[in-house]
Amino acid sequence: MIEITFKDGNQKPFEPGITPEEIAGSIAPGLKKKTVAAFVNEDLYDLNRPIYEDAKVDLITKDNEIALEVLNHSTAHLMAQAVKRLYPDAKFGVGPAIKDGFYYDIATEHTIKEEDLPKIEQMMRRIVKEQESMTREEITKEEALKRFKDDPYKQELIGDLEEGEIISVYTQGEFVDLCRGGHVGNTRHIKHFKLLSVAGAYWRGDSDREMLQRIYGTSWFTEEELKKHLAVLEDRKERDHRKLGKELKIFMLDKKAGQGLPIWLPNGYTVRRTLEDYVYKLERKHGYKHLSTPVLGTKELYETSGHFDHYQDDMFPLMKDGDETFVLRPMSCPHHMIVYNSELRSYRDLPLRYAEIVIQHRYEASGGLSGLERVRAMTLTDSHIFARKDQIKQEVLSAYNLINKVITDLDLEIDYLELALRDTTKGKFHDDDQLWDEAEATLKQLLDEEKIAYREVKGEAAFYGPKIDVQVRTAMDHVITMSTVQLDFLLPERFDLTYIGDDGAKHRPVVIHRGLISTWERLMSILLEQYKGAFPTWLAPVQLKVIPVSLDAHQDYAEALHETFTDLELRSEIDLRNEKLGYKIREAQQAKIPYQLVVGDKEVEDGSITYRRYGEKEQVTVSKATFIEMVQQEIKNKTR
Ligand code: TSB
Ligand code: ZN
Repeated sequence: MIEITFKDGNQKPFEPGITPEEIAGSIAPGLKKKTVAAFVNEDLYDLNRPIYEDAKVDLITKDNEIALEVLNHSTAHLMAQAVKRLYPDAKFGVGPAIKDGFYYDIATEHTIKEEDLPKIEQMMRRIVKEQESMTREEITKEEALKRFKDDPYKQELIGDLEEGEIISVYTQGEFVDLCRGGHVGNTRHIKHFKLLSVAGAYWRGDSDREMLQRIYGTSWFTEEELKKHLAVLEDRKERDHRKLGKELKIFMLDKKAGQGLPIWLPNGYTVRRTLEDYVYKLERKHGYKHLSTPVLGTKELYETSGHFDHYQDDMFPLMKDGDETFVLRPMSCPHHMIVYNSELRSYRDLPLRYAEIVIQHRYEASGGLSGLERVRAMTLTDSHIFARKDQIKQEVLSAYNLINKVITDLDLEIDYLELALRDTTKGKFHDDDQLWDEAEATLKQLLDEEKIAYREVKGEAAFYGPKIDVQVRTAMDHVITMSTVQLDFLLPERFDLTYIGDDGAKHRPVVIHRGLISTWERLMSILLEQYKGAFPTWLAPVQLKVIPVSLDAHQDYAEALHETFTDLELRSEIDLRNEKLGYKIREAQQAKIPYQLVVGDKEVEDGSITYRRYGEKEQVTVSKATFIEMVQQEIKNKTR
């Protein structure tokens, strides 16, 4: 007999060769139903993997996060088996579980299309009915190489394993796969799944190697959970800013214009200008001074700042002409340092807050580019605050408060704050330990004193100093950095920044880099997804659409209304096309315009307005003055 010890310390003897499934069943039939796999002495065991020695066993039930991973991983195998039956030439790369799903990379002559997915699903269902046991076997590397001699991908994976390492393979029916394990033991446990999409994926993520076909899928323990997840995916698809950006004519990307170099279309530009006015006014009110500096600088400027040494990977190649070499700037800080140094500064001048809507370029890896979320040409709501050391806390906090105000005004939500620190084992940071220690301790202390919660992350600092990054979760479930406050003791040294103190002596200021609300590009991607394309009235590219019922009878009044709105700087459009009323209304609806005003006999007669709010069913009739007051209030208060 062997002794099994449970998490609560209880012990029970079993016959050697007992499986987690049998152990669960011996405790209670209900538990057997709920158990998916087990940790045996910390190793993930399949539901049907025999245990031969005394062990600590921790059963993994369906409510455990790992259970879903095990299920999805098992479903990947099931899918591979089905694919192999349908396309016998298929060879397999990797097939892991991912968040809420799985994928498998496949090489076959057959081009797998979306239309093929139901067929593969059907074959998977058949294998589920066959109740194939997923049986583990441990073999040597030599044996593994022999077994997978026809599969170059598995050969390569096996080749990478250490000599002497135990290699496990899993057999289900006629299908054998190389795998570390953690399975549900039998295909009959896999019931509620769906294949979602196919995409190309380079073997081992290397663009120099061949392209495999990757099928994505998702698998759940109940039909209800599956349905719920599919609804989430559907909603995400509709919110995808790349789709909405195209439909609403916000921006475009064009290969010929250059990847990652977005073009703002009139609608998008209007939103951007509105945001720009808003930020400009807000910053003025909070003591920022605006300036404008060029996108090119000399190489010497970026050598002085340290970008040349620490940030070159993210920079476009240098531009050389004769003796001169230029940098297409990835950041504006060096220019702002030059501005600071252009005058003698006294302690009374500080803090000095320079703000700029900065055009900058970063040579992001092409694989990482994604719509407007990650681009190569971007416009940052930037600021560099020059302060005395005794002003750091005050300045960081007021920057943080302003960030919070903007995030609230835009109806966004902070997911968490990240305190990004240096990783001493990595070379991309400047190497003055003393400056790092002081800057990191200052930020940490400040957050702790203010009881602001944060997560510390090593290795994510800027090369010049630690940062507080404001992380938001997008509707697509990406966590990305929106705003940032960064404490920099390095650039003041590099540029020899000074101010005259009240003691008459020279002192070094610090620099606080602040990104208020990210770049217009990233912000737009987030807003589109958050609002599902329906901008609040203050931001909407077109706020009002005036639609006369008949051109003969109602055009004059419609035009008068449109003119009144335009004079009040409301973004109004009038639809005088010779189209059916229903068609015009539908189009305004699709453009997600906040207010549709249909002008007919009644409106002309009593000079009233009948409007319908986007997303609402009923029409409302009010006086002109009431309507205007309502819309203006809404814009002023940034409500919807
Ligand atoms: C805040 N020098 C500082 C500045 O003074 C700076 O550039 N910081 S940064 O590198 O962190 O970038 C600022 C912000 O730009 C980031 O927080 C992020 O929101 C946004 N950003 C960075 N890279 C991209 C990109 N490739 N596409 C879109 N937005 C980006
Ligand atoms: Zn900066």
